[in-house]
Amino acid sequence: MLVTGRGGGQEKQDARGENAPVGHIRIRTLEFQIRADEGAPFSMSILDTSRAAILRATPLVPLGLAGLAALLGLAFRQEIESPASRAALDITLQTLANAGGSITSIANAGDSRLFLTVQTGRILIWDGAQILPTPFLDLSSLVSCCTERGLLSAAFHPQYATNGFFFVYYTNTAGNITIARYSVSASNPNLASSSSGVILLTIPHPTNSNHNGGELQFGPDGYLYIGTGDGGSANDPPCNAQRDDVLLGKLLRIDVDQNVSSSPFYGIPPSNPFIGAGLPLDEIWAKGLRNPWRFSFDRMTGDLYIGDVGQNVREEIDFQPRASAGGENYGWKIMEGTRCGDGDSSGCPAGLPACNSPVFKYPIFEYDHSTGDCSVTGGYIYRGSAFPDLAGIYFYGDYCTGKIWGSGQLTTPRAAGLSTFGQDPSGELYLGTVNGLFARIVGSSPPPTPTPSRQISGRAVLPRRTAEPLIRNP
Ligand SMILES: [Ca+2]
Ligand SMILES: [Ca+2]
Repeated sequence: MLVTGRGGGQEKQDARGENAPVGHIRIRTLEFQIRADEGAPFSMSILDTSRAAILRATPLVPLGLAGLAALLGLAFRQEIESPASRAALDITLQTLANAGGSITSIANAGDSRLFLTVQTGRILIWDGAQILPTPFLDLSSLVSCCTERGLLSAAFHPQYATNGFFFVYYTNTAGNITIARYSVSASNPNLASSSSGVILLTIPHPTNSNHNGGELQFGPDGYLYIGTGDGGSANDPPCNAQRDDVLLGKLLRIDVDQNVSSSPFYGIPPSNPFIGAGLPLDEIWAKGLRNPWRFSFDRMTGDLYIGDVGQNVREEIDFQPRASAGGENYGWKIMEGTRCGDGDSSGCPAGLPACNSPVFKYPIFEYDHSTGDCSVTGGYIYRGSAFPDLAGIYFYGDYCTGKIWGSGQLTTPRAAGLSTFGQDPSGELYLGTVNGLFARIVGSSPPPTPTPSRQISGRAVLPRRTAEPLIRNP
């Protein structure tokens, strides 16, 4: 099913649907489209033909065509009408501890603990009350550090409770990207076996120390996703992100349940988009990324949100629906966000699409550097239960200013040197900074009480994401 339409809107500023004003969006003529994806209820996108704003939503409940039209109208009005009455998004940061070093990631193993990777190479355990004095694992001797190098993240196998496997992402002493697997100690759940390490991937990263990527996440499909940087310098001189013969500037997807006992300790998922002889390399899931420092999957929907750090002008959040079959091209370096990249196509293979080609997937959020922001730190959608007001909001921030946004709306607190967000098994959110701050994101609403579902003026309350236009940040 495909429904398309077009509508004229006045040029507006500070238009933000049911949320408080958050900035500027100029809407001239809107093109909108509802597309039903096979195997998913549907996804919807609304985009300004000037490509200044893009809205996508994936309602969680199937609606009939009339419902789709009503939903579209609602979203359309929200984009172009004045802000309504909703209170400002209000969060605070609850300081939990200082890790004593630059926190690069916060992961969970499905239990009550959180695991903090420190850039110099240690993995620390937060047991719910304190950071344990003895590291879970210390890889300092294997890691090059620091600037953008170091131990950059960890991810625990979905069956960690039974197999004890976890995976780490670091730059080795030669500066190359390394993905390795370790096991928990057989006798102590708060210690890893330092001798258990096996290397799955070593990705050459010569010449430059920046843009190493750094995120590992297991997807809802059970496969391990790896976000790699473009190899560094500025404007990706070799055009790595658009090349099919290197694993740089990519989102990779591998199956760590193949070849568990023998090199290379992973295999290619049979549904990977480029599996089979010839290029692109089989591990590639998506390309055109500059430095996807942080990405996450929505634990409820399985959708993917990628924070891709920009060059000198735009920071962006990219989106991929759960139903994606892979193969997306997120544009870099031909595009930086929704603008044309300053590096043009120099160094690129022949035949690449030109800037603004519909081949490129545009971000769902982007912001510029005009107020000091400079490097996006992708986060998570809040799916916890402690703060219902935060439900369905995608939190992310900027490393340079410490700003934190919730689905495009600027919040009050600042986290200087904001390096990562994290999520516990209950869906509560945390953040970490290069200064060692480890904090929890706290909403303004009281803990939930057993009350009936909300209803507003007799109108069905749609899942929050549905009702929220995703627009450019202030
Ligand atoms: Ca291939
Ligand atoms: Ca992009």
